[in-house]
Amino acid sequence: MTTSFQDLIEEARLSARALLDYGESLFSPTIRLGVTGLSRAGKTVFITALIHGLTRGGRFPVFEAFATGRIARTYLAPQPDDGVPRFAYESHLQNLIAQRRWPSSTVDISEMRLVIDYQRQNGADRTLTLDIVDYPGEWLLDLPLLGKSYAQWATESLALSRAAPRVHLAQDWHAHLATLVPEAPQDEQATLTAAKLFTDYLRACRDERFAMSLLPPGRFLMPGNLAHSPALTFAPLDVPGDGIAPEGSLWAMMARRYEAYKDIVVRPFFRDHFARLDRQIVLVDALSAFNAGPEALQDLEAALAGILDCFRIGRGTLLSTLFRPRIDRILFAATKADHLHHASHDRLEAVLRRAVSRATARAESTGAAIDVVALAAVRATREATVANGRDKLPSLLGTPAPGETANGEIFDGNTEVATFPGDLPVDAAQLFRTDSFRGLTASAADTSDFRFLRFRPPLLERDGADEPALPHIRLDRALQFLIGDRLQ
Ligand SMILES: Nc1nc2c(ncn2[C@@H]2O[C@H](COP(=O)(O)OP(=O)(O)O)[C@@H](O)[C@H]2O)c(=O)[nH]1
Ligand SMILES: [Mg+2]
Repeated sequence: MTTSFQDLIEEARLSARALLDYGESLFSPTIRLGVTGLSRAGKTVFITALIHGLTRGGRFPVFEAFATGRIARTYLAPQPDDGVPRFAYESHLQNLIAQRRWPSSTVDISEMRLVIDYQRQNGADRTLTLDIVDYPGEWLLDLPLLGKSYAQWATESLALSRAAPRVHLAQDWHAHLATLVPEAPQDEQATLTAAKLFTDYLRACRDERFAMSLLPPGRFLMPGNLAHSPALTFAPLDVPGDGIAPEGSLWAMMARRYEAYKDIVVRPFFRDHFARLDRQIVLVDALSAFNAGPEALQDLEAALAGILDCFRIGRGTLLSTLFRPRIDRILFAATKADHLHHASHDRLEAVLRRAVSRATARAESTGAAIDVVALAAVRATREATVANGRDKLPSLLGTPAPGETANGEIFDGNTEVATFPGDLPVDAAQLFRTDSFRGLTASAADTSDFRFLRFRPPLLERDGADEPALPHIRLDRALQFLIGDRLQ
């Protein structure tokens, strides 16, 4: 199977696009930064805040080139790929700032080019081009399928679906599966039903009560224009991991469509997008996992291991010496840290660091520098101390989104409230133990240990006609790691 990766990589590197990239990067230094994360992880908000901060004078003390005034100007430029949707920066920003609404959800890839005019530390004037590529993390989690046969994938998916809490959500699908004979003649109706029930199961796992991360194939939950096509109409069968499908059988039909999925969906993504990235930030919504419970956190860890495996693919080929080295920095970022008091920011980082380091130990070395940060691209809360009798409680002030509830109160989206989000434990390892805390998976909302409200974007103080900077947490640290070394 590794040879097929190899072929794919060489194919990608030799593609006209890659050669063009190479030529361009000789001419003007370019970084292609991938921004990924599962749906709702915070990609759109992150990119919008990053562009706004760089082009409109954000407050980035830890981003050295910016803080010391060496960046003369940053501006938007036409993107390099004519076939990829443009990142809708202006409308996302308008939503955030003028409407105080979070940008509407997107499920496709998009791209935006920034040009940074800066002065090197030695005084020379230079330009760095930053291409930002926003793509769903679900697509990334599909890449491991390239190395798996249908039978291997089916065996793994079934094993996963037989563990708690997934097994409860898989009941209908499992019941139907029990009626199927893999060696029986192919049967379109049975396949349609199996695919539907399997998709329902994946969707149930993604629900906020369970917040499972590892749910391939990614397009089953975001089919786009492939909905109802045969490439998305298959499901795992109970077959031996090393078995061979008899010709004309149900099993053979499923296996053929699984291969079609890889050809139509996974390979083109790898070749046209993933293989061209230089740097990567992976956004992780750890708070959703806390809301759901320890099982969700463990599932997240498994997904991170899968993601790290993807970055290992694509290094160390002969041709990589001909072209610029591929992904050499990966940042894992826990988003929405503004839901926690600052005392817990380091703890959130520690939780993610632990999940990533165990995943790194399992994956072979990626050859890339890896770092971890807890951040909020847009900070929607402020901190305050609220007196409660003689106690002083550290709390967060923010405007809960309309419809959010707490202690039986339903918020209208206009009232600012003080909340006590609760603290993360000092010992990150504690959270990964089963039964270490209660989440929505195992209990009702009012008895779970963590419950994070969704807040509206912050109300910004306008200073004259200028657009104010968006408040953030550690966005500058992320920038420093992702591009700081290329601005020296
Ligand atoms: N408070 C807060 N909420 C955020 C932040 N980033 C994202 N969110 C929330 O997460 C949701 C999903 O973010 P979005 O960027 O659309 O995620 P995407 O699907 O990965 O592009 C938003 O609608 C917000 O409710 C942040 O920095 N702070
Ligand atoms: Mg988005």
